[in-house]
Formats: sequence, structure tokens, C-alpha cells
Amino acid sequence: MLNEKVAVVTGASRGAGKAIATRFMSEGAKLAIIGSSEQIHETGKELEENGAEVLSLQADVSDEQQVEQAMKQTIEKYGKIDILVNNAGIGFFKTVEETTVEEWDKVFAVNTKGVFLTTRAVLPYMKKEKAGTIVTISSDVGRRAIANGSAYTATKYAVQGFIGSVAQEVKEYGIRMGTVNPGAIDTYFGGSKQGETHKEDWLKVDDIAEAVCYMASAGKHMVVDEIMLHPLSQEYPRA
Ligand code: NJP
Repeated sequence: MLNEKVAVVTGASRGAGKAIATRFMSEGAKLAIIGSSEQIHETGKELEENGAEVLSLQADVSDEQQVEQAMKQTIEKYGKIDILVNNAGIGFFKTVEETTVEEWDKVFAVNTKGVFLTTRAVLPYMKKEKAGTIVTISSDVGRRAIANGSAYTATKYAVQGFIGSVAQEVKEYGIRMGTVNPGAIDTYFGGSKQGETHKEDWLKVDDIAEAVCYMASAGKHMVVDEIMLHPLSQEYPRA
């Protein structure tokens, strides 16, 4: 259970982030949800109608000021942050020669700089409490490269390195960090729609929420470093 825990979930307007926020609500957590579009307020309203205590924050995770402001507002409302879920992410899949500099910069800004900014912003509050859990939704392609996705793959490899390094820096403050590395999930990712028939066998958003919840509610004496999960039907090389 996450009773009385304060959880910040980025990218919670829809997709996996919304499912994580919903699951946290049912576990008794108080929520601050972040998204870059106005949709975050609709999602916040929906959660509230279902009984959640929720602060909806429209902020771009790649913008330093907006991230700092969002965490400050969370502290003003709740007084602490126990859990951060770095879920916001974007992706596109094309050859390296087709990839523009603007696309490269954008995907790095959201997927990598965003994780840096949100993590950096919550650490002072977690250090004060001498406790905290940071779960980052990376990807299976953060552990194994795929063709026609070099920019996205590079962001997720960078995320793995960042989390691995910071985890060792903050361990002495009782702060634990892990990554959830999923294969294909049925969401709105890459401009797609949730529920499309070709995604029938893919991971469901609730599968991701379950993994995140396990990490966040694990006993204080342990850290779940990494969970990798795939649809059974997905082909991928195994180590
Ligand atoms: O994607 P989608 P997922 N600042 O598009 C938000 C990883 N993953 O749920 O900004 C703040 O349904 C956006 O909200 P809004 C993936 O890399 C996925 O699949 O309001 N928020 C929305 O809520 C990502 O890290 C697959 O439009 C920003 C959310 O992010 C995570 O799973 C496979 C933002 C995206 O929802 C969740 O993505 C895999 C910004 N700048 C890893 N930009 C997969 N789906 O197959 C976007 O291996 N958002």
C-alpha cells in the first residue's frame, strides 16, 4: 500500500502514466501529475472524480523553470515528495539518415534532459526526508539496440547510465532508483492510438503500473534495480 505517500508522475495525461497514477490512487497515494498539454487537467479531474487527492500541473519536463515550479507547487500542497515516476517520453522510428537535428534534439530534450531535470528537482526534498523512490520508465531498447530507432534508442541508453550513476550517489540518503524497461505497450506512443487491433497482444498500461507499483512499494530494506517485460509475442534477442 502507498497510504499517505506523495507521488509525482510525469507524462500522466494518458497512456502508461495515467495508468500509473490511477494505480497509485487505488493504493492510497496523494498525487501530483505532470503533462505538457491541457489534457493533464482533464485527467486530473477524472482522477479526482474517482476519489483521488490530485494536483494537476501543466509543465514541460524539458523546461528547467517549469519543472522546478511544478515540484515547488507539489511541496507547497503536500509538504514532501516520496515517489517520483519519470514516465514522460516521446519517440519516432526512422533511419538515421532520415533523422533531422530538430528531431534528435527534441527526443533528447524530453526523454533524457527531462529525466535529469525532474530527478534533480526532487532530490533535495527526498534527502531531507532521508527516503524516496524514483522509478524511471526507460525501455527494452535502453538495453538492446534496434534498427530504425537510433535517436530514441540513444536516449534510453543515456537514461540507463544516468539512473545507474545517480542511484549510487543518493543511496546513502535512503533514496532508491530503478528502471522499468518495457517492450511494446498499447498506448498513444509515437502518434498511435490505444486499442488498435494490431496491438491486441502488446503489454497493457496496467502491466506497467503493476511493475512500477511493485518497485515503489517494495520493503525499505531493498531496491528493485530493473524490471524488463515484453509481450510474449514480441521477438527480441535475450542475453
Ligand atoms: O506514451 P503516450 P506511453 N513534458 O504517448 C507526456 C516508454 N515506452 O504511455 O505532454 C511532459 O501514450 C504526454 O502528455 P502531454 C516511453 O518512452 C513506451 O507509451 O500532455 N509530459 C503523455 O502523457 C515513455 O517514456 C513504449 O501530451 C510530456 C505521455 O508523456 C513511457 O513509456 C515502449 C512531454 C506519453 O504518453 C510512456 O509512454 C517502450 C513533455 N515534454 C517504452 N512530452 C510503447 N508505448 O510501446 C510528452 O519500450 N509528455
